[in-house]
Amino acid sequence: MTTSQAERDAMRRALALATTPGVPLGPNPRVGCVLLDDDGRVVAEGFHRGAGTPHAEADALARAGSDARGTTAVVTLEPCHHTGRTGPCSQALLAAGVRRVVFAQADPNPVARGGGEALREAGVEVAEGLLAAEARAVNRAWTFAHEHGRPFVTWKFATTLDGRSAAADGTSRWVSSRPARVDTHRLRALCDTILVGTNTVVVDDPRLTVRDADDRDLPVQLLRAVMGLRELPDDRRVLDDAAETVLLRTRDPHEALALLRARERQHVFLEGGPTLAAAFLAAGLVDEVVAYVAPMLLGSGRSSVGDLGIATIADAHHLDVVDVTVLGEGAETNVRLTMTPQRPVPLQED
Ligand code: AOF
Ligand code: ZN
Repeated sequence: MTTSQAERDAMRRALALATTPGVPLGPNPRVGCVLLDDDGRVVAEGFHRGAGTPHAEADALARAGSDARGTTAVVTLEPCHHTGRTGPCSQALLAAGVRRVVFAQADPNPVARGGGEALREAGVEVAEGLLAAEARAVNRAWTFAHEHGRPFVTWKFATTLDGRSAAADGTSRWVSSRPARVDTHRLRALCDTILVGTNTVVVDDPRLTVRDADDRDLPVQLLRAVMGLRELPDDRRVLDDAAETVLLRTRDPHEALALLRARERQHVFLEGGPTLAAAFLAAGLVDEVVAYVAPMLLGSGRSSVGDLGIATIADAHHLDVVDVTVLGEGAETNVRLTMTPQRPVPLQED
């Protein structure tokens, strides 16, 4: 693949357009597009603004009008080749007379892919793979969900240094400090689903909303998913109208994720208590771990993760540490560890 400096610059710009703040998280990817003339000058720019709105290519073409003829389209995702909520971008690019297409990430969506090949067959020059890793990172969960056929799972938990989530009498003050709770809401907002077990809802009665630092609900909320077979009392806060709630009548993590995928969910924030966490870990269904570690010791009390069926050290779950950040200070200090499980088979890379 040969690309010009102007195309590389345009791809950086298209990545920035794709991540324009304010685009709602939904089932669709974030995509940016820049149209260049023969001299490498920008003719028009576009980006996608959420499910049901024009794709990035269509947005840029609409802005360029007849000036699109003979241009090079630089786009962060392979142009789609299907009619879904909107029409195929492969056809729109052809109809507009675009001469060359440079795209970053190949489309992992089996329903939409194929635009690159179709354009090539129609005589358009096509180059792919430019800044592909960056483009995948923009839509990390979306890409994962299409490649693996299930949502990406982030398991978040708060723990003492000795792996306890509460003392023997059930008290848990300061295990999760205020800075850690604020940070948790920030991370929740990056996901589209929050998942807990029926047991957590019965015992703790959490609200499971995304809130600001003053504890006010944000305008956009996640889907609240509660899995398990236990009946929920009507007065549980998760059943209020602050956000949508779905009950997943299963104890099987695979089945729960399949039900969520059927609702086009891409990124699950698992906050469900030690038993649920253990079930997902044992099933190999945790893709990222965020642990808030309080510098305190209890020596006894509830374990932050349930029995994983591990009897010998050789069977331990190993994690790679991606980031370590100290949050807060004094009595409110927490250390946030972000980790990914080591997998027998590495995740698919470009
Ligand atoms: C987008 N925005 O800019 C591009 C997309 O639901 P639809 O019909 O809008 O189609 C969504 C699929 O189209 C999406 O999963 C991806 O494969 C492809 N390209 N989608 O939402 C865009 N270029
Ligand atoms: Zn499209």
